[in-house]
Amino acid sequence: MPDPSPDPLVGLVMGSQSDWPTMSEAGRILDELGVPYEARIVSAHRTPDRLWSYGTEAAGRGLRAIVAGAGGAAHLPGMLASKTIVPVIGVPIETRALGGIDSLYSIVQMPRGFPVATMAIGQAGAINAGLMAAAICATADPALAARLEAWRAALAASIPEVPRDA
Ligand code: RP5
Repeated sequence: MPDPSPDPLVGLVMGSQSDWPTMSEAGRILDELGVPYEARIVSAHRTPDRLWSYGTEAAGRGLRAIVAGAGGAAHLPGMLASKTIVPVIGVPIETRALGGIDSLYSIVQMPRGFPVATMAIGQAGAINAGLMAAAICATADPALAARLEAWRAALAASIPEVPRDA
């Protein structure tokens, strides 16, 4: 787990410890971009009171975005979105039984009025969630916006133009 940041801008929340290997990818991106965040286990089914408090207090605590990952009956992102206007970015965790399609459908099919910005299943989704959260924070932070632009430029520069034999 990362060192706690005194003033996190992003909340990384997940339904279980077993989600951390995926969700830590979002944390790695936020570390690279210098965005302070906190990581918490908050389960819609196992710790509903914790979910309620987290959602209720998120805006007042200064969080600008929440990255919420869950697998299977993945109600965490949607329930958080029902309790806060802080933007919620959902990460469908890959599951053994159904490959994460269950998580994806649980997160993406929100009723109108309570959006969750749903990412791809698994690691790519977690990485993009970190980038999306950073982009949200960057709208009010020009220095962060510059770091995000540089991060993208470095990625583009790392992609070879010509394929080579393996
Ligand atoms: C969900 O159930 C969690 O988000 C996790 O992806 C899944 C399995 O949890 P564990 O049984 O591994 O704790 O609530």
